[in-house]
Amino acid sequence: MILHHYPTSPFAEKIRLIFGYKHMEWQGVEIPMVMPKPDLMPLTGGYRKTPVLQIGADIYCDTALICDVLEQMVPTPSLYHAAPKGLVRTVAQWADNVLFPVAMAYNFQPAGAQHVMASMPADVVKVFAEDRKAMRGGGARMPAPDATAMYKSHLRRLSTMLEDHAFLLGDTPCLADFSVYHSVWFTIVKVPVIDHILDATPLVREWAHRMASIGHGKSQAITAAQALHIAAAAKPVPLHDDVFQDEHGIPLGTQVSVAADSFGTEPTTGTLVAATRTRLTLERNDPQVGQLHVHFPRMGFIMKKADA
Ligand SMILES: N[C@@H](CCC(=O)N[C@@H](CS)C(=O)NCC(=O)O)C(=O)O
Repeated sequence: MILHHYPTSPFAEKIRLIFGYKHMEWQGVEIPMVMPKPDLMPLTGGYRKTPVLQIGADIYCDTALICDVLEQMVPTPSLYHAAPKGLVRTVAQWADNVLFPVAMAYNFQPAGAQHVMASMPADVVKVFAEDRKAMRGGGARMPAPDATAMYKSHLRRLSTMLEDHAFLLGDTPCLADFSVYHSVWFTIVKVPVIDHILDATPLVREWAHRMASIGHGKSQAITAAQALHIAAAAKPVPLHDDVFQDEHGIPLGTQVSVAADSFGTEPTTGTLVAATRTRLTLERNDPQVGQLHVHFPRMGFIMKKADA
């Protein structure tokens, strides 16, 4: 179980904390925050976002899918038992797609950005700003005053969810908590100079402390070269019981490309070997590491014939 991540990545923090919740042992490879990512590309074949989970020669992209994989491997404690699964998943998706960009626009207002980048050399700051601007398709972040007002509203709503129980949807943490937490974590831990936004919602701050105490499980750092070696020595796990759900009129065995539907849309190209209700799997043969299966969730990804 190898997580390709970097310390300041909020989405990676979501997964690190789930490792802690499930008392898992894992290995971590620290990847660059910006492109190029020369040691990740042989594994993903193009997908560049953080984090990525590697299990041998199986590569899992996007934290929604990574969470499903971790839940299958270690079902207890569950990410879902606090509330109906649909509610848990819907709140989690709201947190990743709606709360996160608002929180990051707040976090990266000038005071926050200066704090995060205080220790970075000027050329690294410039490269980071250009990389993220390119990921947003050249657009600006949401203006800070609007982000502040929206973040405050979201925090007030979250606070009402914590009035009667210790976690968002019940007495135990669920996927919704981990998905909300990673945005709030960045505010408290990475930009404490502007974390006063939480002063109006002490219940959210107390919940965040409870979440932080879950920890990251037991981890060991390995090098990118070791991870590539592990991939090269492994074969993808057989895909026996996957029911084909064809929505595109694209048969299995076709060369396809899969890309995120927004923000960081670098595609991965390969042979479609599975398309289930919830995920797409591409087989790739990489010159460096050989045969791999790269898995994506259906939700949030666009598939096309490779030549389309
Ligand atoms: N939907 C993706 C979002 C991942 C994401 O946006 N991660 C950020 C870091 S927290 C990212 O990829 N930033 C650019 C990069 O690391 O190259 C997921 O759930 O994994």
